[in-house]
Amino acid sequence: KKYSVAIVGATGAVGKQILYLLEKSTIQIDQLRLLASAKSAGKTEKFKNKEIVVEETTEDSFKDIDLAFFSASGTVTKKYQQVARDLGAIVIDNTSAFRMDADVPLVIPEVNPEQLHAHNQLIANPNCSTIQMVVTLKPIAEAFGLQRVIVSTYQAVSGAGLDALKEMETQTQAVLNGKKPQAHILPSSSDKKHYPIAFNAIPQIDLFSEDGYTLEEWKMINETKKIMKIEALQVAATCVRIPVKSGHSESIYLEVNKDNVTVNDIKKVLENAPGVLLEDKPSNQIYPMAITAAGKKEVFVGRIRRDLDNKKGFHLWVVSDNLIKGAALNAVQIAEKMIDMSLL
Ligand code: A2P
Ligand code: 11C
Repeated sequence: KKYSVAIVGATGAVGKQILYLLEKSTIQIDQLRLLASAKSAGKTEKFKNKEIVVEETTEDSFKDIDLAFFSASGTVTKKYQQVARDLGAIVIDNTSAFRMDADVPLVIPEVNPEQLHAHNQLIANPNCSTIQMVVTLKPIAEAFGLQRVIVSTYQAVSGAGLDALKEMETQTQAVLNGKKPQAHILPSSSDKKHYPIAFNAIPQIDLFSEDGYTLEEWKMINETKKIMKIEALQVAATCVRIPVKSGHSESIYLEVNKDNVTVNDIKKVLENAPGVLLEDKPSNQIYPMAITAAGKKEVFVGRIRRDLDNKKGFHLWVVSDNLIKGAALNAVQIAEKMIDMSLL
């Protein structure tokens, strides 16, 4: 079957990656509509050597569309997803707008593809930091049980969009030229104060909730429990923005349920885990890094060590390209999986 596909937010950091990955996908596309804000109408983007003109997103944009990827903002998803579904499209949403709704599947194809059967034309793509962590945790939980997770993230600026990336570059040049860097976007464009990311580390991603955790931290906590279906799982997160372009890094501490699990047992499980690539040879200085994970599809895991005090505790370093497996690739894989499962 050939599909009519729309990308909402096609000019954005994630939208451009979806376009690139669709070129390489097995999904047969006979019509591709690139949608963005009025500002981008008339610009062109290339798909399979053809120039496609970007259009402003309106309610009419979804006529005859079978599959719509949404990656503009939660507000844009809320505004248009229903009309897209009413017109017959299946919506794969990369924003946080519907992720925690009980009747919306939140899917990582390697982890919980069975949830796709319950789709009601709307499937949510998890947050980038959640995806790479859960791809790693799921095979460990299946083999040894999982009691507790404490994660600290080192997140790339591309997660905050193309404008944030530009801001980091301008700030970096300013600092190198001995000038004061100007900040307008990070840590969150919707918050009151802004701090430079150049030569900095900012322990705030998204807005704060009253309990002192940020919304990005709550996403990691709640989404992990929903996808892994372990309500009793103990999860805590600290999310930090660092001046890296692409590739989120995570220091993960986890506690398994089973006794006598070794580092080698964990390595064996991860070696055979879908979507995971082990890079763990400290004697050779082999470990995952943002610059080597950027542009790649896999979730890279290394630095696997047993905790010094808790025999059921392990430490891992997990890195993946936040725009690829963390966003665009996972969304495209959801569509491919739905085709495999005859759901699309
Ligand atoms: P535009 O480029 O026209 O502003 P990023 O995450 O890189 O900041 O990208 C956000 C994406 O969402 C861009 O493609 C942007 O389009 C799009 N977008 C922003 N506001 C709207 C809107 N009101 N309707 C549709 N798309 C929007
Ligand atoms: C970041 N994780 O790195 C965020 C971006 O809920 O989809 C994605 C936010 C989301 O800033």
